[in-house]
Amino acid sequence: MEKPKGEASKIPAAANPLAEEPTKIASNINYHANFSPHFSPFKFEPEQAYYATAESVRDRLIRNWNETYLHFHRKNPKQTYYLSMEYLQGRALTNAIGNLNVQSAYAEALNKLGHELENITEQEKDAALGNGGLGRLASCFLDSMATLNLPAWGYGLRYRYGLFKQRIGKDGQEETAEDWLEKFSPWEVVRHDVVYPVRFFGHVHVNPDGSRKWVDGEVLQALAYDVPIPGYKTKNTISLRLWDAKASSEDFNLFKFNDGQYEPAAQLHSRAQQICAVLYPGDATEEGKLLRLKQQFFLCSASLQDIIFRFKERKQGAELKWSEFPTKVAVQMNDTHPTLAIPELMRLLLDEEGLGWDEAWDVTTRTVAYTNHTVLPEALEKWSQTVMWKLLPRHMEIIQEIDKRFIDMVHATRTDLESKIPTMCVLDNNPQKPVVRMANLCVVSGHTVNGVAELHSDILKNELFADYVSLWPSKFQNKTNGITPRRWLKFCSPELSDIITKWLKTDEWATNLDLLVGLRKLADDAKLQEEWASAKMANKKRLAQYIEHVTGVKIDPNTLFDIQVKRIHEYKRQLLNILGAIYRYKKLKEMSPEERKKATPRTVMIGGKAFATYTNAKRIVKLVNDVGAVVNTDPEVNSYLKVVFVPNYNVSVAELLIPGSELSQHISTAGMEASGTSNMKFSLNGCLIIGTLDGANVEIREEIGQENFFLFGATADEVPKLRKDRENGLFKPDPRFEEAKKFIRSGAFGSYDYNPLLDSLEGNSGYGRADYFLVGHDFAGYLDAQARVDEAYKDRRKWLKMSILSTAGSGKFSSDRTIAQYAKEIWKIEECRVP
Ligand code: B1N
Repeated sequence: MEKPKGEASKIPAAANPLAEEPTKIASNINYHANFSPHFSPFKFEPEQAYYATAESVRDRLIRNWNETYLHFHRKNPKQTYYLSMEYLQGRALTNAIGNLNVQSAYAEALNKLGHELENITEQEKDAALGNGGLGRLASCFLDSMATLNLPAWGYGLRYRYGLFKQRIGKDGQEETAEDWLEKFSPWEVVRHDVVYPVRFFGHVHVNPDGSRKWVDGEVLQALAYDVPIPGYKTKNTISLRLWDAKASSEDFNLFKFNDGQYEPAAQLHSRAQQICAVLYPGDATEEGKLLRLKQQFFLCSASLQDIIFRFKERKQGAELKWSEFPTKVAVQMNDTHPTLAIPELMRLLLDEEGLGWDEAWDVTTRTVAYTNHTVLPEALEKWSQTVMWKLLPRHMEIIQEIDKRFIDMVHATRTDLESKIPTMCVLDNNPQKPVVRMANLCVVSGHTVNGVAELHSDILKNELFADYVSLWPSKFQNKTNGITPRRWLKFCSPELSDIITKWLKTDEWATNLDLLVGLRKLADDAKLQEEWASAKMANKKRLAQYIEHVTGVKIDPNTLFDIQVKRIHEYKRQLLNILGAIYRYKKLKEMSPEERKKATPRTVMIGGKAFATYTNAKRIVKLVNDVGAVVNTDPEVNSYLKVVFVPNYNVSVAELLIPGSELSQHISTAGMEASGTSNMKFSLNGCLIIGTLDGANVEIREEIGQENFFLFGATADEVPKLRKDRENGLFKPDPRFEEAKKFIRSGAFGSYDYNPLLDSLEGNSGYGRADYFLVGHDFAGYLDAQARVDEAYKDRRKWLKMSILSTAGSGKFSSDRTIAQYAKEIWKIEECRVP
């Protein structure tokens, strides 16, 4: 047996979970170490200390959480339910301690137990139940909903394995399963009393009175796991309800089991396990597609049954009026992934509650709203009608009826739009491949459709959904994305936060981010600039240590830290970045030592995960790593340039990278990145942006001032013509572009076959068109913008001023602002603060 360590070996006094004094908090932590044990006794290493600390913090949250539930129940306000297939929560401990404002007490308590708070918080695994921006946005939204005291909940799925872990091997990216529940999560509470049946397959039974009912097939159970979402400096603590799938014990065939047929005996149990096994399983195969559709329906059905249950429960004896449902419930669909909420709500109202079509349709359309997050054709969901009829026969009947009525309405009221019906209707009945167009179903059924940045919402109105705009002009809105300033400044960069608080003479900016504008008039102050620089330097040093720890590469915190981190995708153009770095390397090699001394030394960091079957994205990862291997070991230039691939980019890595960055790249082909949200995080942290006029970049540049933004590249309006020109051989490449490609083809970065990747920049890009993402067209402008960066960085004071102005201009990008707008303009809900 291990030797007893620390205070945890002593029997603690009776615990008061709400104690404020560090000694009492320490005894709470002790209490959990001893009486909520998850490990052998007498162990109190950082890992054990993490679980005990998390449980002690959770105790505090539970009281607020229960009070919030009760308060909402009593007040019965209109409540929002955010439906999302993804939440990228990251770690919870630092956030909870910060929101509860018990940071120093916990730090001191842990000191008494022989630990450092920072080490303890690092023990936590990220909850990565999302892929990227869309999932992280959902998590920022929950944080703001709680902080703004809004009656709102999130619904999602409790995936066993979240986004894969990325390792870099000799062939590039390798994926392994990320088992975030390996030990357990102290942040979830299973609600054994919250269970709903969810059916798949089966058929529609027609009753003698003509009413219809979905019967047979297989029925699984949805079991609720709740995660507390604390608001910042408020008691309000809302819920993220994650569904897990189970089969009931009746579905276990004891007879078969006793007969030795172990697998057939538990067939439904193993099918239930598949539902929430992994986040977005590959959908290349038919089996994969079916599973993804099952996941989507599972989320929608369980959540709506729960929402209806709560609607009835809160009536408290009063008469049930379905017309009041939309005055109590707002459902927001995070992209089309939860579209099945529409036919499922219709089914529940028609078949379970006995409403007529018109009444059910009225209730449904006044309840649901849809956010679009992408215009990329390949990401617009279309489900095979064949698969849908098999899995959800009653829902297909309902979708057919919705479509029929939509078409009838257009014929009856808008003959001018008749020619557009084939693309506007929900069902694409092409006999080769009949599909359901989920975005069309959302637009036809939702009361509001919104985009996520001004430019993106304009594209929705003028292009993707243009035909619907003349039908329903007031349906379309913009809600520019935002980020929570707590996680993305206050907690991830305490040094910079303290400086901001000191100079603004208030810490209210954390809930009123517009106050940052007060930094504008101080941006020239030499004293502030020095403090700013020293906070930045501390963050850069911390980052440098981390990079050395995970990659073995030593980077110099005195160089310009230039970062691009996001999912790897051709439209995000990491290839443009690395081609630029390659060109820089080649030029540095050609310079004399004297010339080289004039160069601005840089560390280029690129990180992000490539979808496992996305070959070109994986080639880009490999290229970045290969370039790093050559450049970083080249003694002639490696004090002027380093190229680092940051492995396994996730929320907690972002919390280290963003505060330590000075330049960040948001360089997508214009019109393709709906918003971007990391651009906001970087800007908020005083990092300058090099970027295109795409997504939220446009608004960031407006807010911080065009002179503080390194702009380049084609605009969204120009892109279609440039693509045509490219097709027609009218494109004259910049010689520097040719030079960079040629350098790779010469084998300068090893023997891996980069020809397919380079060919995508000239020949067939796989999109059927040459250089679809216009890397070639924008390359010259990109290099010129990078040259302006190099110049600006040489003037330290100017750079610091620009950095301060970036932070000063980031107030608009708080998710508090975004959520306040959703609440007022889409959901029509109001604050419901726990007294
Ligand atoms: O949503 C983010 C935006 O900031 C990004 O610009 C946008 O790319 C991102 C299919 C998506 N759009 N669509 C997705 C995610 C998963 C999936 O299976 C599409 N992600 C975005 C927040 O608005």
